[in-house]
Amino acid sequence: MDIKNMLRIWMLSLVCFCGAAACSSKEEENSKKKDNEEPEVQSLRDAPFPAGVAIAPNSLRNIAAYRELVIREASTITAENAMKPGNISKGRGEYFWDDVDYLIDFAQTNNMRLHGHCLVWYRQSVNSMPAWIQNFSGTKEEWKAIMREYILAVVGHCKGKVASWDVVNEAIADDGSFRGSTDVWCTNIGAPEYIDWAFRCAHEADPDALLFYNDYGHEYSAVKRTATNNLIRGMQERGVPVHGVGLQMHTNTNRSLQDLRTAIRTAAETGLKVHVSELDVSVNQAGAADVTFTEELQNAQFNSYMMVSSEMARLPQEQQHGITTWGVRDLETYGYPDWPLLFDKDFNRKKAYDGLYRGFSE
Ligand code: 9MR
Repeated sequence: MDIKNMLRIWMLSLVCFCGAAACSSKEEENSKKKDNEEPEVQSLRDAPFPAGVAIAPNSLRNIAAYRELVIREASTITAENAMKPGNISKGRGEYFWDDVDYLIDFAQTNNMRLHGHCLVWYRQSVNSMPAWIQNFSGTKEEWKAIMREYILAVVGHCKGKVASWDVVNEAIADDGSFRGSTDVWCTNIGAPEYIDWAFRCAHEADPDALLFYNDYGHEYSAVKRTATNNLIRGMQERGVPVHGVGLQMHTNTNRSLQDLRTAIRTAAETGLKVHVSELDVSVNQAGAADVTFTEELQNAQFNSYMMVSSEMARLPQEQQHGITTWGVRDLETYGYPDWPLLFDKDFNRKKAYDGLYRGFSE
């Protein structure tokens, strides 16, 4: 046998020996696991589609347990407020990127999708509508120009880093009409023209970003469901780049499970992606001062969360954009007791978490 062949045989034996050793140590490990009966550590990252939470950059920066939980559980995050126009832009042409860049970096480092919320929202609150837009005065073309300027700046800054956007939020009033005089965009550009325009601008800035129309009320209002689907159909007919429907789903345990199902199924009829974008399930919808979080309420909440995730899991895969809860943990921030989220105030998983998790495979 020449030296080359000897070497080959020796190498082969080494590979077999290492392989066998690895196998036996794996078997040992498995049998140890069985002996201890330790459940697998579960995480929302196991979901068949992205699942995650709305977050605040300062909580990520300052509260270690919060940050660890988000890293452990979330495969998608949305900024609850930090990416709203009023927080990004305090004056025309002025942009505040610190929080946006922090979130982009956080999402990339931890292998998460970052969903952008939101580009255009009529609501006049400090963080949703900058004063410079609310007080702007100009022709229709000038209004379209400021919208384009803002969207190109923000979506352009985030190009390739923010996977999807709520381009327009809550443009439809409770009676199914556009908002008229309460919405400066509607007043100055007209609807649905301003909605189409916002989507076209966002697409121009990042042709790869997925663009969503986001609204509330689909789980209790047939009017809202119909108006949303009509709006989407019209946009599709006009060739507007729209890729998904965001169902906020701020709901409660009094809502029937069938209603939650109907909201998701109706949105899916558009053929677009569906994002349950702001899920929370109140157990004290009436805001009573003396409610306790009984086992009965915990079970009802379990069922609501399970319905939402199981219904999402039933959609064709290409329509499952994901589920995002509107916050991380229960805190009594409303002035009355409520427990609407997946984690308690000490960051422990609740029964609601088990419900959402169970629904992935129901
Ligand atoms: O939870 C958000 C709250 O902290 C803000 O003050 C408020 C105004 O910007 O917006 C809340 O989030 C809303 C979301 O942006 C759109 N859908 C309804 C949400 C709850 O009100």
